[in-house]
Amino acid sequence: MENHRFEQLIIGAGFAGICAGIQLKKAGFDNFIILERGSHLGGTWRDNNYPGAACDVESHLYSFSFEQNPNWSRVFGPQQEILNYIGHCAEKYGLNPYIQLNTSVEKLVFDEEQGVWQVLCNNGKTYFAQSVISCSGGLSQPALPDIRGRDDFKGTMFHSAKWNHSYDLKGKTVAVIGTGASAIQIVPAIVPVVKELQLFQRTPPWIMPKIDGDISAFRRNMYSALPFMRSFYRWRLYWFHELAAYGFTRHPALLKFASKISALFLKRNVKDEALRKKLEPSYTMGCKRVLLSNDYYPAVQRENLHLITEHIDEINNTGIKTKDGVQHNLDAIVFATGFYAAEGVVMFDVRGRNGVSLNEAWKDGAEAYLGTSVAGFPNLFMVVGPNTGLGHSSMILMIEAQVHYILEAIKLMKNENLKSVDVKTETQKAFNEDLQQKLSKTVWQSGGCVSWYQTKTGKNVTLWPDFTFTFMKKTKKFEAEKYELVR
Ligand code: N01
Repeated sequence: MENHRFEQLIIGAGFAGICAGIQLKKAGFDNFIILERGSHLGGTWRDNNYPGAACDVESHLYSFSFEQNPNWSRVFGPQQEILNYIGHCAEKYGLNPYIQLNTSVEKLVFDEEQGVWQVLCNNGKTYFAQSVISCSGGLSQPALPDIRGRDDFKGTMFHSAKWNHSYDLKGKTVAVIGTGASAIQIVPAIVPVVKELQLFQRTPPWIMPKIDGDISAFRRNMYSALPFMRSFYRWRLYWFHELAAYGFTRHPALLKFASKISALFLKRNVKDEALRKKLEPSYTMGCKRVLLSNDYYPAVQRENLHLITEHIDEINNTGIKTKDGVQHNLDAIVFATGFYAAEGVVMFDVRGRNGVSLNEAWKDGAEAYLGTSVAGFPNLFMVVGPNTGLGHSSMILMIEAQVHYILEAIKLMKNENLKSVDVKTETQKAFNEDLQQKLSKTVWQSGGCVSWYQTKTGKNVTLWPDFTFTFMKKTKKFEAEKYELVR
């Protein structure tokens, strides 16, 4: 068994892990490692490579503030381009030598005596580090629905985040289960290829027009030559999205206006009234993620697409049977059914002070201080931890803010020669009481839907109920007085 000692250990080499690595290096830290379970970096942008995959936040905002890219080819960059961008960042900032691929963390154990985390991995390796920065992703565990007979199906089936590229869809009868953010990108991309597409919809989403398109060579050259023009564009995008936060969290009247636009968009695009009825959402806009697409409604109206709103009764060896007793025979099933988010923020066994497990500490729903520190788990920092997700803007903004905060903590630990920092229980409690109070007023709690934002008991443990600049302000300074410091 190999043993390795580091000052910091980062779990995951997606956007968050790469950001943490870059900022550690920039701050002069050199004794760290990034463990990545996959055979390539990129996280969610490596895994979600299904046909049609692209960002639904503009790339000029969905990218690092310190590494703005003048060359995005489209307003909403496609998956491969985003993956290339992450690779470019790792390369440019010299991170590749720090990344250990094919290494999946299975267990973290805190040694209080030493003030060190022991990190056990699937390949038998054990690492030791004073601080662990968990960047394992908020949406990295694909959720397969618990449908009776699911494993009896004799055809091909796979999840949207584990696309089977060796399976040729041409001429096949294919089911897509789900009509969320992934499905509305997949459906238009595959419907021209398949013989028939059976689209199983449980809840119709709110869809807005996507103001997308190629970014002209002229504009790209301008962004290269005049960086302030690029920054100005990013600034405009930023404030446009912050306005949406106002609607989601404070002023639902704004959403009424947006829902009217969405309803008009549906009416303009879908002429058949019966079909339109099926596509009309019945919950308040914003309760689930608002989707952007110009090609979903046209795809749904293609002759070879059948929108099935009858609920699924079972999956059997030849296909799917719906509650009305109709059997839909299929060659393949695509599960565009989302991820374990509220229930699975951290996917490995974590043992903090006194051997307490994180799962046990979170049995009533995950919570942390600023989505980053959890009482009883010293020197463990999370990026995209509880209640840091966004319904309205770019996650990269939150990632950068959290990484900044963590760096402040790590610098303090180094400068003051601290063995450990552990957020005070009362700090975490007060923060979460305030957070849940704010959440109770948002559309996510009152919008009349069931979403992946909530646990089974309805507690929202995923979203930040405020503007991103409020989060940035709160994470600007590491407030040592809110932590128990051990020297
Ligand atoms: O997953 P989802 P997703 N029977 O949970 C349905 C991000 N993302 O992968 O609404 C039938 O949104 C479920 O139905 P219902 C983004 O944050 C970003 O699409 O629960 N249907 C729903 O329609 C997003 O929010 C990009 O009634 C079942 C669908 O499956 C998040 O990922 C792109 C079912 C799941 O939708 C997740 O999106 C893609 C069942 N038993 C995703 N179980 C970007 O562009 C579930 N469903 C950045």
